[in-house]
Amino acid sequence: MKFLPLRLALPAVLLGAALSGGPVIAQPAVAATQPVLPVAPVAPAVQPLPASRWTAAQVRQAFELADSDSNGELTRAEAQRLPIMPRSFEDTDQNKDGVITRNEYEAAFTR
Ligand SMILES: [Ca+2]
Ligand SMILES: [Ca+2]
Repeated sequence: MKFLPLRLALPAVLLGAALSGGPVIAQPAVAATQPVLPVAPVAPAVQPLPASRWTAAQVRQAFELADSDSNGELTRAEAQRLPIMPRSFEDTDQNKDGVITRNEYEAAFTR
């Protein structure tokens, strides 16, 4: 009965061959699409000053430039355009209504 181990091993060999030697499936050629990042509009040419050195006029101008629809409030998306954000959006949005008013933005510089 010395053949038995060999015979028992044979199916395993065939199985292994079937698993590893199957038809080669070509990888579908995925078009190399670049992830399109949201490109911020041209940043306002404001000097990168520390928040403590911003004048009230500069703060107001930064706010107006970021407020793309000029409704006096910055949505989260608009706030991304601010050249400087002394505090987080949540922290700046004092009344938690989801938008930042100019008063809230200005206050972020002085608090
Ligand atoms: Ca706005
Ligand atoms: Ca608010």
